[in-house]
Amino acid sequence: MYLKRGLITVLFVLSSIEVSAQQIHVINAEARIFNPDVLYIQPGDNVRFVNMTSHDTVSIDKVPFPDGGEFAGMLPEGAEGWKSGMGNDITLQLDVEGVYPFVCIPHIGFGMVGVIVVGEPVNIDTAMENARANLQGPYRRLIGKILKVQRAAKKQG
Ligand SMILES: [Cu+2]
Repeated sequence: MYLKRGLITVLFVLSSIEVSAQQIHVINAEARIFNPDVLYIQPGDNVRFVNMTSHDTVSIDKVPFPDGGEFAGMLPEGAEGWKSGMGNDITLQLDVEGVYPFVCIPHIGFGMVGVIVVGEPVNIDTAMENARANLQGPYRRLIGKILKVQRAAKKQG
């Protein structure tokens, strides 16, 4: 009985440590870029986009495709993308591991794009293949950011 109660106490303490370890990360819209443009977080962490007046943030799967298709295969399997309204500061919670390429639609031509990496970049090679195959025009700016993540992952082994 005492042992059981002790175990419950330990489990409770562990779960509260996990909650307090959840972090809030900030991506700042500065002029025509996101800073940072590549952000590493842990699953369950929050990402807050700030200073978003005249900007939006849209994960690549939610960007209207020029031919009416979709930019598929660049988010982790089972992950939810996002689409903010114009000018809105938003906070995301990302739970599914992998890379999430995103853009600011009005400033795509300036290269206002980025990648959030949640935990391990498990889908990085798939994301790169699909990016190279499907991204057109200014959207190809994302390839450079994805490459940055891919190189860092390879270096780590
Ligand atoms: Cu913008």
